[in-house]
Amino acid sequence: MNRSDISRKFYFVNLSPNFENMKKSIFIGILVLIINIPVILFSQQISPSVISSAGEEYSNGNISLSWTLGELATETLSNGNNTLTQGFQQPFYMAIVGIDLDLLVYLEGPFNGNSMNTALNSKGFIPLLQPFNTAPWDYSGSESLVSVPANMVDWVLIEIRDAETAAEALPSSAVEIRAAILLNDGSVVEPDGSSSLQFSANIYHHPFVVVWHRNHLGVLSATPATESGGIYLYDFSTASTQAYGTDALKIIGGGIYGLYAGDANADGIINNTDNIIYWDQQSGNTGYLEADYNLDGEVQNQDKNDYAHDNAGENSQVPD
Ligand SMILES: [Ca+2]
Ligand SMILES: [Ca+2]
Repeated sequence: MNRSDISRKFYFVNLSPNFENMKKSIFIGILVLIINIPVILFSQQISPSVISSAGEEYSNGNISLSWTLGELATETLSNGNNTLTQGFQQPFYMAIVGIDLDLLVYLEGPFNGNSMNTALNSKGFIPLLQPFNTAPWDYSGSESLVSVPANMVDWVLIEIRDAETAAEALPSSAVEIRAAILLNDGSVVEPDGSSSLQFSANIYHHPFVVVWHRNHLGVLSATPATESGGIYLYDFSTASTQAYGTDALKIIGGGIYGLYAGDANADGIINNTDNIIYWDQQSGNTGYLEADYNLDGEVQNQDKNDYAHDNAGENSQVPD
């Protein structure tokens, strides 16, 4: 991962014209308070972070921070997407503009005890264009490979949901989706095979992470990704509680937790429909196939017996 590729900025953003009215109301309310409360309470009631007389904006190239001490007369600047208002600033209007994500996640199927097999790669079955352009994902991103990275296991689809809590991280809270490369050590990187995963969307609450795979059950992070040294981190491998829900991750050996294998039709449920529609049709075939749960490039009994049968009844707990 290239930890120097940090592009993270902070803005204080006024999102709605209604905020102007609200701001005026707040200010009038504060004036009423000033007039009506005893002088001795004045400094306790009025925070200097709200009432003030000057402002400034700093930037070091990676981080931009603006502040004001409050102005009766304000100026508003807009670029069409965001509006910056001089004057009163409220912390809950702060946005994180883009994150670099250091993500660790394992798939049950190709897991071999300490890392993941790369048979799809060595057999030349991994497509150069991201494979999530069909239902149920219908993701139209243009992510593609110039060449398949040496340690690539498969493609994954990573979604950032902007929410206060995991339970509130519904599909409507998704702010950005990207197809990415899963490497055999569980790390997830850009299609160049080495750069840390980069998202550019504004995040106003907290960045929750969803991981989708073609034939494993998707997961949502139980907590937001946390920032450390300019990189946002999330590790799905350390405990089942790292995924939102109850036992949404499976212990797959060596103290590692991973995504359940066996959802050939990617409807979020592992059941006999996966066998009837896919395994029965693809058994004996080789290639990049839905019912190849262990990702070895063949559909065989092992796929059905070791994964689809063992995991029957499991379902994705990503809020929908
Ligand atoms: Ca299914
Ligand atoms: Ca297989």
